[in-house]
Amino acid sequence: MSRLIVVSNRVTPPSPKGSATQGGLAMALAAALREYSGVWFGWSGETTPEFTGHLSMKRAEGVTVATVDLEEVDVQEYYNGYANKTLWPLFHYRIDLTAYDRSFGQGYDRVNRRFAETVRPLIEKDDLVWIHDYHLIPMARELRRLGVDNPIGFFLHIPWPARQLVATLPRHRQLAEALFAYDLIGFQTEEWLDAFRDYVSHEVGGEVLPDGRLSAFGRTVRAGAFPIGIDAEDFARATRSAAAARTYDRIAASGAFRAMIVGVDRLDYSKGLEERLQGFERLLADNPALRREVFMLQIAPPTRDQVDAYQDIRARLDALAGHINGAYADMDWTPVRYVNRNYRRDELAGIYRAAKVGLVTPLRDGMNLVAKEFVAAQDPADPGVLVLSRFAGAATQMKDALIINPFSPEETAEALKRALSMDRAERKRRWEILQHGVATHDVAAWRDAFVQALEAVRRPVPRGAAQTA
Ligand code: ADQ
Repeated sequence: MSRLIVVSNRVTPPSPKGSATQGGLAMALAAALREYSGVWFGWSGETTPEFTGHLSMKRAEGVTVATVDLEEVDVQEYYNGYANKTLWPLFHYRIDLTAYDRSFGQGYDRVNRRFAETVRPLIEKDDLVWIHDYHLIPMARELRRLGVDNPIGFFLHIPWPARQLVATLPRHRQLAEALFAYDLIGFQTEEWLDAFRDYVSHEVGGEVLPDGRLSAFGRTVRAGAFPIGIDAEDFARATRSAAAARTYDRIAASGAFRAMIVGVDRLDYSKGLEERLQGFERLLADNPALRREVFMLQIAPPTRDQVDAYQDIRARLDALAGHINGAYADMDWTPVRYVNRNYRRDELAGIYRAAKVGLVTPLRDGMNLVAKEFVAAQDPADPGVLVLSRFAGAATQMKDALIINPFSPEETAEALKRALSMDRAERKRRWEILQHGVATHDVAAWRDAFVQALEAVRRPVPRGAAQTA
């Protein structure tokens, strides 16, 4: 079996199962590397006065991780700049928040070059290289310049937006051209893949070949949809843990006789948190009888707090939660519990399980793993209901959730009302279908599908063969 070199912006060394506070992506990549030997490379999260390219290697939980420190200016221009002030908002349809400064693009290219030069000595002849996410689009181009001709795959965890948006990005052609240095490009859903095909055909004079490959800039590349999943088995184990049971009991005791609606998200403007609270407020406004019967727990740990837009959304959410509580709370009932901290995975499992409704309302999301975690944590005999935005990639797979348009507070409120009063038979019927999908299309299936498609790149495509991915 081939070795795998995985590259992502941040590398979070794996910690013992269940106890970690790692996000879904980190869990997924660690799982990929446990199965296929190899190395996980990326930024350490630390800065250094001058970039040296010194690799720090360590082994954790069966995974070899290699990290490098960056200069402060790299972090400002590449991470806070091009990645999180330019690409993230644009790819989440927030053109109003998209900032472009020439120094961001220069920092982005510089860090991708530095990453390529640093990881180059670790790449052996038969390795597969798998690069992750929008921070690292130009990295294959840099590796090719250094003579790497191994199969290199790229997976985009966030949406590929409509071409009219991509076209607003200065130098978008260069970004697209960099993607054609890969052998395989993976997207979360067919919708994002279609948007990329559309962009290639209409903006850069490329074409979709009969076998599904894309041709542009004098190169051809395979592209496919590979929806990411969670480690459903591990999550089920976390749900059965003592920490999950303790957390469940704490919530049950504090919310005696009341139904809990839960939201869990990084504090990000793409997650529709304001819209979610507005939907909940509408539920309270329209249904006086529900007022003391229900509360919402929103867990939202701050991220990217060096970017202004994240400080703004945080301030707006503080105000909105305060406003709803001010308007509706009673001495013994607080409608919104708003918590800005991280929880361990096993605690999170207990929180999901204690909820009657999981409310997931992104305005745009590549996939959304919280929706899948909520389903995996439910009690099969008495499951809660998932209310899910149609704009999450997950909605294409999770059709038995209550699917909503999060821009409509009325629709959100109606779905919440329906979820809170849904009889057990319907809840079970919906949950069983959802759980089957979560367990089948799990992170291992995602990883194996991508790695097999990348492995297939080594073999020449037979004439007239169907698309590989
Ligand atoms: P994210 O935007 O980070 O991921 P998501 O898929 O929901 O979004 O994953 C978030 C992860 O963080 C989940 O595993 C969740 O449990 C965890 N998390 C959130 N809040 C937490 C808290 N308070 N404590 C502990 N853990 C918490 C990006 C894309 C998504 C895509 C993933 C994976 O934006 O669309 O699904 O990558 O590809």
